[in-house]
Order: sequence, then structure tokens, then C-alpha cells
Amino acid sequence: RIFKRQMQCRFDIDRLNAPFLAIYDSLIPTEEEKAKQNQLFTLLETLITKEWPEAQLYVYGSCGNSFGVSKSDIDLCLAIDVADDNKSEILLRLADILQSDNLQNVQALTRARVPIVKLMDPVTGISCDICINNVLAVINTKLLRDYANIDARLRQLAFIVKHWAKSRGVNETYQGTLSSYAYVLMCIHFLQQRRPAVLPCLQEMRSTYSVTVENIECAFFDQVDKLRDFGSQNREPIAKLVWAFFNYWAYGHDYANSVISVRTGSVLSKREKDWTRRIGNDRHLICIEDPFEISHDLGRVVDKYSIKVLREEFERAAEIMQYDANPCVKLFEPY
Ligand code: 3AT
Ligand code: MG
Repeated sequence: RIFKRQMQCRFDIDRLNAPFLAIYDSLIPTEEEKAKQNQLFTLLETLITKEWPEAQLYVYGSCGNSFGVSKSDIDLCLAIDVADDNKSEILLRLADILQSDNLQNVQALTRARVPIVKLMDPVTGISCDICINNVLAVINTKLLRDYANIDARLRQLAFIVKHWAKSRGVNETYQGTLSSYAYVLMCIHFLQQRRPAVLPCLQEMRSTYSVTVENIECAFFDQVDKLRDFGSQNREPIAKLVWAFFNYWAYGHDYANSVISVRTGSVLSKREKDWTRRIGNDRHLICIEDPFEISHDLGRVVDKYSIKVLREEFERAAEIMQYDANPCVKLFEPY
């Protein structure tokens, strides 16, 4: 099936640019909403530094990486010098503090896979999860945000892909489909691979930002304001990129042998990663290398049933982009 039918793009693709941009515009959060998020962040930061003056509070996930749709929850990370065994204590204390400040629905989930405190701010209506010392997530958030600042088409494409994935029910890691983080990496990789390239590979460039977290050296070029013209040789507008993205995942990607890698800006082989067979629960049926935790395949949640669902959805999307009279409606039809 692979490589059998990479398609020629429809002749009228450009007429879809305006409707896709309209969808993008309807999804991005307003300035007012961002101001509310900042207001809640400042409140929480004040409460936290009063109790733990050495601690730092960071935003990660979609509110920090610039790929968050309107009405997203805020993901926060409290960086604090504490042994793993004592995280629960901190979370319970944090829940107490938040409750006393009239935040609503405060819950400490100390036994979760990633222990968090959940809360809702009655003033702004925003919900928020706070975890402890998930510093790699803070750094991958910065990497994604830096990529977003190089070329506007990344944000456009990723919002459309995330919106498609949510509408079609394939953004559910607990059901074996992919996380939003994985979809954004797929978009970055895809734009690195276009010819001419729309995005560079920041981790292959001279590093201007470097931190070591959990023995992993995270280094990349982060002076992205110097790269604003990087993608200007490539003039493909959004509709063409959406078309090509789905065509790639439907018919162009070699699922049996390939790993996509934002870190190297290239496609690696499963063999060189030793991702050729199932180990434990990791089946490696679609392989997306984490840019920092390179032994980590973001496709590992995908199982033999959900890979079929995913590939059928990619094919459905590719067919719609190729033939449908009104793809901007059909693509996002609830499943
Ligand atoms: P939504 O808009 O909430 O769907 P999001 O960007 O917040 O998207 P996720 O909820 O998937 O994305 O994840 C929140 C952040 O956690 C994003 C990323 O910084 C980090 N993260 C998620 N999954 C992984 C993973 N498997 N490995 C490393 N970091 C991850
Ligand atoms: Mg999130």
C-alpha cells in the first residue's frame, strides 16, 4: 500500500486557503483570554512563592507552546527541590493553600501516573493542573514555541491537524491514538521535510540554549527571530500543506521501517533505533521520536487496533482533501 499512490494535488487547492485560515482564526485564543490565563498564573505564582520562596512555577503544554486552542486548560509545573518520595506531601500542602484562597474543585491526585493538583479559578473560569518537576515538558514546550515563531504556517497547520484529530476521535492516548504533542511534532517534522524546507532543524544548529535535565542534554538554537525568513523560499500556502500532510501520512510514510525525528530533521530507520519489535507494551507501529528523550517513542500508545483506526483516518482525510467539494466541512465532521 505504501508509496503506491502518492497523489497529484487537485488543481483548485488554492481556493481552500481562505476557509482553512478562517477555521484557524476561530480556534486561536483571544488576547482577552490570554490576559485571563496570565492573571491566574500570577495569582498562583504569588501563592506558591509565599510558601516556597525557592520554587519556580512554569507553564507547559498548549498554553505555553502556542498551540493551545481557545478554552484550553493550563498545565503548570512547579520546580522545587524535593525528593520523589516527598512529592505527595508538597501536593497536599499546595491543595490546602489553594483551597484557602477560594480556588474551586481543588483536588490532589497523588496516586496518578503523573501526580497533580487540579483546580478551577472561579474568577476566570479557567481550569488548571499543577505537577511537580516535570522539567523536560517545560523544555519541550519551549522547543515547540520556538518552532512556532519561525514560520506562521506551522501554527496554522498544527491547529488544523489538532482540530481534525479531536473531531475525529484520534487524539485520545488512553484509546491508543496520539497526543496533541505527538501531532505537533508530526507537523514540525513534515515542514522540515518540505522542499524547499519551511522549518530548519533547531537541534542540529549551533546551540544558543542549553540545559541538562535528568542527565539529558537539551540544546538547540533558540534565537528564532533571526530565522524569520527561513521558510520564504517555500511559497506553499496552508491548503496545499494540509493536503500534503494527510497525503504523506496516508500514502507516503513507510510505517514498517521509518521513525520521524524532529531532533535530526530527518527520517531514521526503526532498525537503527532498535524499534523493530514489540518490547513490553511498546509496539512501535507508528514511530515518533521524542526530541529530548530519544529512547521514547510517542507512538508507543498505538496498538494493533488503533493503528488501523489512525491509518484509515489519515486516508479518509487525504481522500477528502483530494476529491471533496467542501473539504473544510467534511474533514472535521464528528466521527
Ligand atoms: P491540548 O491542547 O491540551 O490537547 P497540549 O499541548 O497541552 O494539548 P498534551 O495535553 O498532549 O498537549 O500534553 C501536555 C504537555 O505535556 C505537552 C508536552 O510538553 C508534554 N508531553 C505530553 N506528552 C508527552 C510525552 N509523551 N513525552 C514528553 N512530554 C510530553
Ligand atoms: Mg494540555
